[in-house]
Amino acid sequence: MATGVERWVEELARLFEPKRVYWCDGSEAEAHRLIEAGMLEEKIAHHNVFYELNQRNWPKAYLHRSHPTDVARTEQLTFVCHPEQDQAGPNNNWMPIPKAKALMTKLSKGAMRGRTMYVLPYVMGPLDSPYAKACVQVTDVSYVAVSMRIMTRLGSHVLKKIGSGDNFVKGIHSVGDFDPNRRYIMHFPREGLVWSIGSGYGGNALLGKKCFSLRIASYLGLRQGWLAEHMVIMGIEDIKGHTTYITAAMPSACGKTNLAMLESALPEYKVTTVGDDIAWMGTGLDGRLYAINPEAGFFGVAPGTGMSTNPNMVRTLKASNFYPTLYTNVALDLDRNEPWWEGLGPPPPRLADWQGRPWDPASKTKAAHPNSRFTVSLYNCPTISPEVDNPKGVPVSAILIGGRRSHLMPLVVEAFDWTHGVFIGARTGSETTAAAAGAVGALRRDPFAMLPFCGYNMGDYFRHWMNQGALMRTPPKIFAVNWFRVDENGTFVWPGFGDNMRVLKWILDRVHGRVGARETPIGLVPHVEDLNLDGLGIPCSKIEKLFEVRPAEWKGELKDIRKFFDRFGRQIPYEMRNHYDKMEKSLKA
Ligand code: SAT
Ligand code: MN
Repeated sequence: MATGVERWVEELARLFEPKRVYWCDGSEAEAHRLIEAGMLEEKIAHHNVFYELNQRNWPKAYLHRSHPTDVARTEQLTFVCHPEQDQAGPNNNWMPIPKAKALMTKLSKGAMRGRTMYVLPYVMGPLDSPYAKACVQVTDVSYVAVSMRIMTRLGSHVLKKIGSGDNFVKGIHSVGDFDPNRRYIMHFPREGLVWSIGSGYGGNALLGKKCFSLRIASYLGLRQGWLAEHMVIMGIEDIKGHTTYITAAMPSACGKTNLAMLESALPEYKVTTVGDDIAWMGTGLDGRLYAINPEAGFFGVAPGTGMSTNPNMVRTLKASNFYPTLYTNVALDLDRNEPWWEGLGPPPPRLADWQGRPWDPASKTKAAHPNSRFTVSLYNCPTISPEVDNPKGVPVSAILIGGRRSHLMPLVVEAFDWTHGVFIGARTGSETTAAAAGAVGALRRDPFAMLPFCGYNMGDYFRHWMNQGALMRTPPKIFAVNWFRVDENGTFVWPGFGDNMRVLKWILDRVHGRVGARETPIGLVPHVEDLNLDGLGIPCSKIEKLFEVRPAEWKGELKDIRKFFDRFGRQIPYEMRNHYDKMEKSLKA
């Protein structure tokens, strides 16, 4: 008798008509075979799927060049399909379920003709965790198959876990003809299904990542009483060996990966890494919040990653335990056959840009695509936390919510309490980056950095956050952070990176009740003398500016927040309206 997975795959094979169906076992030998084959035959935009890089200096490294129109998430083509539009909310594109299914069926017909359908059984989460979810994705791209092996716990063992039934999350992926006009990323949260056609880009094609672990899982969390969040999970170990765990939400390409493995500027502290992108969190029996990382790898932004900004990521990339490491749309050093991107070091004399064209340093274009990425195993990371596979997760003492704001927002602000923290998370705005297609640098509200990833109405999401706080005996403290404030000349005031530990130390001091704070209309900020600024070389007056709240500047911000909240109408929790009114009043006073 065929199992549930087998029946589902047969059905898909009838629809997509691939040349053959290949069940991935997740072994290293298999990854070798897929890469060897990708170096020879399959082509994307005239390039082979994989290209071998200098194995001596960059062990197990391969370059992948995507279709030039397919380099970032396409939010305008991403849909969340619930029975009613209101359930998807103003934060999502919506289509009625039958219409979406009919459209995807039509686009899928024969879409894999002449190609291989890879079947990928995988688990999100540590294998023995009660949160772990068994999933199966089909795809017609070996790049996606190999990437999923790095990013998830993938292998035949998952089929045993699923057994004969059909209790698994389903992912259907085909690149079709890469036509942006026939590109759709469709989510069906109520049946645990993602269906994606037309794009091979990570966030659109690695369906265990944003599609399942955030959009679908956030909806599971709503129904089952837990949270799926766009957050880093990290431990901060002090000199006595005591570790405090924090999570941090930030929009894509705002430094989450750098934070997750930060090399501390303060020698008394050491960071350990649990995850750099996604946290699943729920209340434990002791009334504390616990977090697991559902992923097993990093899909990080390459530009801006170098020995001075994120040495631990460079070490991760150069480590050679887990096979392989992939580089997507970075530049190529033609003499040394090595990957290169802006921020790695000085440009070598002869470079090919991300599309393989000779690059002229005088041309002012970037050699690596601004959203070029690496895909590398978490287990290569020198700062990996010993708790990374703990099925229970790690206890969370503080939640940070960040954005990229050149003005207005202080370096760090502590929320008055949990409901105020939810208000802070909900009103968070950030200047846009290259991780999504569209304009870069425009301000958009991005609550909890989840705007593109919440799989249901965000009004209900804010209510869910309020309720979660009530479940906890000792909820984490909530903080807003902003590393990106600039001065009159437009230069960043705060050095960021390893020096962010100075902010984290203050957060730890607050968590452990060691320092006081100053009240402002928007929350609690540090007394500057409580910050460790040793050796920083920035005058105190300048640091003080980082905590200035100038009411006159907040007018536009208040209006914009109100406008954003109004989009959710009655769904906005009354606690948030109250916090808004209080903040408005005290800013006017
Ligand atoms: O969406 S991805 O997972 O590809 C990367 C990101 O935008 O965070
Ligand atoms: Mn992300």
